[in-house]
Amino acid sequence: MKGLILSGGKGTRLRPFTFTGAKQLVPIANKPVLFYAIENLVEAGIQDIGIVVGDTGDQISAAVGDGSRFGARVTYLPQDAPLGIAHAVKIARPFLGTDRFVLFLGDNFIREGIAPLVATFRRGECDALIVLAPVPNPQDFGIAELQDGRLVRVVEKPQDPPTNLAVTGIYMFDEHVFEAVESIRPSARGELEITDTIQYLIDQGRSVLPQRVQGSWIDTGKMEDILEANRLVLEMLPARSEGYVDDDSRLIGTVVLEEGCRIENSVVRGPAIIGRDTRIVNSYVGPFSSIDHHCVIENCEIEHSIVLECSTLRDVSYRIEESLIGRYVEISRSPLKPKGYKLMIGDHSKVGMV
Ligand code: TTP
Repeated sequence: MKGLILSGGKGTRLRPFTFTGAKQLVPIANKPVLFYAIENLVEAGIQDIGIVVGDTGDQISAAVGDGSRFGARVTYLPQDAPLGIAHAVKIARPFLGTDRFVLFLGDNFIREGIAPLVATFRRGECDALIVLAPVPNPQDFGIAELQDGRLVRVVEKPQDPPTNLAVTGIYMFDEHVFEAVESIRPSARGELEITDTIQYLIDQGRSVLPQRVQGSWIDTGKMEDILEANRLVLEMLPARSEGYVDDDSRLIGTVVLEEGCRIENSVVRGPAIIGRDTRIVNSYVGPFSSIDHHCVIENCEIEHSIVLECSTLRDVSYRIEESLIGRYVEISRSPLKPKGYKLMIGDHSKVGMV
């Protein structure tokens, strides 16, 4: 079996991050979300992995390399334009050949992995396996309609949901999928849709097996979902300390200190992770915070947040909460008069002022 991870796309819901970076590289507990997908595949016994890439392909390949550090062999498959998930499957055909494969959307996160689902699909008793997850708000998802345990239809964002089972971004197919992706037509938004592909297989009488995910699934396409995935991972991380904590600081609960970080006159209340060579000075870092490498947090309070690499937060008067802060960001108090907010913020940013 092979793996196909999709890491192209437009990422409109995650602007401004996606103006400069790949959303699949946004870190969850200081590790890109894409890495969890690769690890899930390898853990399920799949080493031969194709990654579909778009404009951010160079960043993806710089981060993942040839896959050897994951125990995988990675082949990059450029997609000229983000013309849909089914389009990505279509262009991957030369790589996939006639092998059965797992299609994994590169921004999807399954905490407990996919090994049992892959084992089911390996038995070869179905042509496709669709992974479903119960959600509290089925109106916002593609929802599975089931009859006698069989998948009969996927309904997009239904007003009146037939079930609460969302179709996740993990699918398994055999070679019959190529007939489907060659036959369907672009949708109103101009994309070759994976839901149309699944419906085609069902209509052709192929056996499409619905399977519920064991554990937590999150589509990290939006900020709130990234923070939620971060919370889920931090909750499970064992404490580790490769950093320095001075006598005036206190670590409470489960805290991961990566190599070379320094905690000075501060309180870190876990679960939290502080990245390599980051400095926390005179500050409070609260639960569910991931501060990436080479950051400085000084005279600040922050919790339920993610700060990406090389950012500095200094002298902020109010606590920073539920925030996603990008790379090389500087937030500080300005000594200049007149007193006021001085901002340089990219398009589509969101700032909550006090
Ligand atoms: P989506 O999140 O459905 O689409 P998107 O990335 O364009 O984001 P948005 O809706 O915010 O504009 O894509 C799911 C995953 O599949 C994501 O990792 C990107 C990837 N993808 C491709 O690689 N090629 C494509 O043509 C599309 C549509 C998505």
